[in-house]
Amino acid sequence: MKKTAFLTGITGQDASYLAELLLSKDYDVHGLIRRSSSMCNRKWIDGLDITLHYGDLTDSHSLDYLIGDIQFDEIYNLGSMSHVGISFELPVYTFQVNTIGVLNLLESCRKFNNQARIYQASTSEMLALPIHKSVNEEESFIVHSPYACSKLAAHELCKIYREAYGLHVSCGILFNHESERRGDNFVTQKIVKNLIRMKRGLIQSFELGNIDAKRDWGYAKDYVEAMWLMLQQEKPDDYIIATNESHSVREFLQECCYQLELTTKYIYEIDKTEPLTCIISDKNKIIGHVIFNPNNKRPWDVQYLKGDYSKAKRILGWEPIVRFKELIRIMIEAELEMHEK
Ligand code: GDR
Repeated sequence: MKKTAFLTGITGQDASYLAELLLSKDYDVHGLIRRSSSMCNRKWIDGLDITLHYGDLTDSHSLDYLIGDIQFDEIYNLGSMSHVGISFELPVYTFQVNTIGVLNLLESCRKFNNQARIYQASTSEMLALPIHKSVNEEESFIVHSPYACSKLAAHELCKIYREAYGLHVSCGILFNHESERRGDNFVTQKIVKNLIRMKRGLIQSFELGNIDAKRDWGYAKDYVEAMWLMLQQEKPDDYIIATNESHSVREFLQECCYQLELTTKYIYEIDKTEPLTCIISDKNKIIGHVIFNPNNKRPWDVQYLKGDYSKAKRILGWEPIVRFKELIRIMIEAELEMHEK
């Protein structure tokens, strides 16, 4: 018998890679898709042999119906309001999807399929520590955004359903994970796409916010492998998935410029440590500039993230393959290829 898997957030970066991985392992893959007036957000799953079901995490009936009807072996909850900055503007919606949505899913499983193995996408944003260090699963959680708070509540709910009802729920505390499929409004993709457009003369400037924030950036394709491994364990548990390296947004911008053979010159106001702009040149010719606009900063940001993945290595046998520079190379190559086409 083929195993069946159900993925929420099926149009997103992570679910598209996970769907491919599960298909390669001969799973029968089902995805939850929200009705939308636009069909263009399906490009990563177009052509995959998966069954799509209309539904919504905030609509408990759609989940009850599906989870009761098809007794999925594995359920991966990858659907969320995933933009930390936007969660300050949409806090209630963020909680409806990221917290109540998870509760709806857990309740459906408790009532209609308590044998399913469940993966919940938790996040490094729950680890906004004031000190800069590599963190493991023993660390206490601290949150700085409605997004992180909604994810922490969901994380705690998963633990409650694991302990109280014996559900097989594992939470992956994933640090930032990027790829050529990353949405355009996340900082890595924003930098890659805009620098390439600038190099091609299509734009003269773009804006960024907090460039001193440091993140632990891995490759999404590596990270979905860890999700699958978590659900193959007899005992459900929580795992940090990261690279144990931390780089600032400014380093990301610098490395992209370096790989694209562009040079940078930062301009500062007198007595200020944060730059105003960065002038970008191609073969000594100025082609544009990056504006560091304080209006793009979040009301409260996480300054430093670095994850110790040794538990995942020990128990799951998982390790990241792609590191910082290689990740940038992959994203740049994909974008250049897209421009060629
Ligand atoms: P993050 O990713 O918030 O870490 O959450 P994002 O790429 O949005 O921001 C990373 C850092 O870059 C700074 N930054 C900017 N961010 C964006 N989006 N746009 C900008 O112009 C910009 N300029 C600077 C941000 O302030 C931040 O410090 C991601 C998401 O995928 C979450 O869903 C996930 O849970 C975590 O990663 C792990």
